[in-house]
Amino acid sequence: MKKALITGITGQDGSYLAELLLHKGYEVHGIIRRASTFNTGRIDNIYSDPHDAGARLFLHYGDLSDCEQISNIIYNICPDEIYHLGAQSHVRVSFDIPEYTSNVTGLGTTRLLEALRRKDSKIKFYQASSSEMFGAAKPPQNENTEFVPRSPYACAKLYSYWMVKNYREGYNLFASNGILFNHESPRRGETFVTRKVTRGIASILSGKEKYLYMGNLDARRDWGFAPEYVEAMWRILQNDKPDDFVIATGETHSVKEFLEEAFSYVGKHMNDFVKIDSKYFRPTEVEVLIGDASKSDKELGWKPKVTFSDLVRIMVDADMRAAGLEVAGEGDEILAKKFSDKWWRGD
Ligand code: NDP
Ligand code: GDR
Repeated sequence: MKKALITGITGQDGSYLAELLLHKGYEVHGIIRRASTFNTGRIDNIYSDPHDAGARLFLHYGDLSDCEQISNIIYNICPDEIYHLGAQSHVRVSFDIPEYTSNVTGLGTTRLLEALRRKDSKIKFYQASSSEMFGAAKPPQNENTEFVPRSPYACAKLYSYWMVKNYREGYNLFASNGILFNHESPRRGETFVTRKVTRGIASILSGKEKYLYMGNLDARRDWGFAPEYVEAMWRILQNDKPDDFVIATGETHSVKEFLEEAFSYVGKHMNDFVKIDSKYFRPTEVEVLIGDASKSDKELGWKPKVTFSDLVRIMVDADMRAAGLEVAGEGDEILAKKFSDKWWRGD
């Protein structure tokens, strides 16, 4: 049985990836942070008592800022594959806590790579690199595009990206970068823009809130569907050689378009509910991201199925249902039609 270790298992991607790997028969280990409240909501449904016969998901306390514990976990588990997804992942927040972001999102990767180099150079390593690294680079962006990072988060991710490449070349490690463009789902953190919108709509329709306060509506992103993106992560580590891959849909839409699509799906107009609050603007912004994932299509056989309008419907349905509201159901239909082999649980 293959063993995988996931950092960031309690996050959006970590939770989907854990489900995918369990589905594929892996033993899955995840690093979680100690918190005063439960932070395992996204993986509760797949967790069973480790004493149970057949349990294949195991959690370990650790923090990316703690070198010793990170090394201990790797030494004790001896995984075949490490998926490094843990990070301070919020771009806006990285302007408020740049040093912490550099430590966790940047140096955290070096701590893992060092432990890996000392333990066993055969362990495969996946780094969650980001389209934010392209920043102000001219779109469309692919593996050969220059990097022009525009935030402390992007700088930290770029540092990690280069460390992965250097450890691959210098120590012959199987270490790959997945350069993933934005990907969303009903499990997306509530302060990222797509989820903020779909959750906000459900709050407005249930009478809990009157308005949705937003930042820059002109920014354009290439938004995909998270379960498809974690499958790409797995494929990257099954490739015959370590390499770097862009994962994206190739379509771009503005935040305003996301708002229009989501409000019109529930029969409303965004102008009646959306207000601008300057606190959501960033000191430096990434204006346009459009990914060119043709290398991943060719070499990994990876292609996304969920379109922008599908994604909006899937997310609105999920937040309406969670708020106890009537659901239009187009999102459910899309999931049923496009994923006959759906391996993740309902949200
Ligand atoms: P989330 O923010 O949902 O999850 C981040 C995870 O990292 C959580 O499990 C969090 O734990 C954990 N974490 C944060 N700080 C630490 C720390 N100091 N020590 C240990 N663990 C920590 O991110 P996503 O799932 O959306 O993204 C996964 C990765 O992919 C991240 O690295 C992100 O930067 C990157 N990425 C994401 C993209 C996207 O569109 N989603 C696109 C490209 C890259 P806790 O639950 O306790 O907070
Ligand atoms: P991003 O995602 O910064 O691309 O990083 P986010 O959803 O936070 O922002 C996308 C765009 O929307 C604009 N925006 C707002 N954003 C937020 N969060 N809240 C608002 O109210 C708002 N109004 C407008 C932003 O300015 C931005 O242009 C995400 C994270 O998951 C990273 O970890 C990951 O690496 C990248 O995607 C790819």
